[in-house]
Amino acid sequence: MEGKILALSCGIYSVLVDGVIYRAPARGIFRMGSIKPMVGDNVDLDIGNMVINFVYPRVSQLKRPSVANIDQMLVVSSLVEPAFSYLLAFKYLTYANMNGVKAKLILTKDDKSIDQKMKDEIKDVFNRLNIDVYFVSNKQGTGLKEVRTLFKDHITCLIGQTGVGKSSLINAIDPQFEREVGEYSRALGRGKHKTKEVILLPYEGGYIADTPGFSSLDLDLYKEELAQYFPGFTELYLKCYFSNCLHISEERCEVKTALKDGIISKIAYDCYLTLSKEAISQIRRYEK
Ligand SMILES: Nc1nc2c(ncn2[C@@H]2O[C@H](COP(=O)(O)OP(=O)(O)O)[C@@H](O)[C@H]2O)c(=O)[nH]1
Ligand SMILES: [Mg+2]
Ligand SMILES: [Zn+2]
Repeated sequence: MEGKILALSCGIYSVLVDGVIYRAPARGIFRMGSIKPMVGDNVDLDIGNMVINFVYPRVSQLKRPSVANIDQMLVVSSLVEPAFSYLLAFKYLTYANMNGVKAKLILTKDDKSIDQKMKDEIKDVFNRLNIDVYFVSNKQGTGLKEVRTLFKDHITCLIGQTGVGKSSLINAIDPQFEREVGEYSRALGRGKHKTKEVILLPYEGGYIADTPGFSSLDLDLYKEELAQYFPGFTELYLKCYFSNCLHISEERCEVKTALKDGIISKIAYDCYLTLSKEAISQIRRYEK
């Protein structure tokens, strides 16, 4: 019978079939092949033998967090504790782009006396790149009405640093989910890990994936990937004169033209430069 993998723990999958959750391992053959069932997979479950027989083709596949068939990513960042980072937000958004998944930005902790100018700036920077921005307080429940509508019929992955409020957001959307929430540790300067594994939660005809935070180091991108998939760059990249333009010192670069024309903000471009400098090259270049 066809079902969907909601979770994986110690080699045992939780598979949802017609409203019932079964717990089953995968057939031994999967250990030899390259495809291993992952959370989000649509699978054939042999209920008699209680094993997963095979995996249906995937629409998308994220490596980190390890989850399949996502069609929407909500990048969650807090305005404070941990402090908002443009760099990190751009990194996650690039990652979404690279995986062909549409992304929006959710900013949490809006209850913590936030500077309105900072909010306006964030909104402006991302809206210019056609990325919707939502401000919420999981504590006071503000801004949630709009966010709730985003999930309908989608398989949505919440992604972002530990402690930004991913699990809290899920609880604020529907308290029945009872996701465990971590404390923000001032000493560590980050949240303590509470969400240990990826889990899919059925919601509004779709699913929400709660994911553990992972270190931004795990998300390292190549210079070439950044040049092509940085938010707002994809179409421009195709029009740049040089086919593998890095939008830095090249002539006739569409990204730099867009920057000059004010289509791309300086903040966004500066983040791009910083990320590009940190990134390593996939192909050999002879840089001046
Ligand atoms: N003030 C405030 N605190 C929040 C908000 N959202 C989450 N938190 C707190 O931030 C900490 C980390 O939350 P958690 O949901 O575990 O973050 P996760 O690691 O991204 O899942 C907890 O102490 C939450 O109570 C919010 O909107 N406002
Ligand atoms: Mg969590
Ligand atoms: Zn260019």
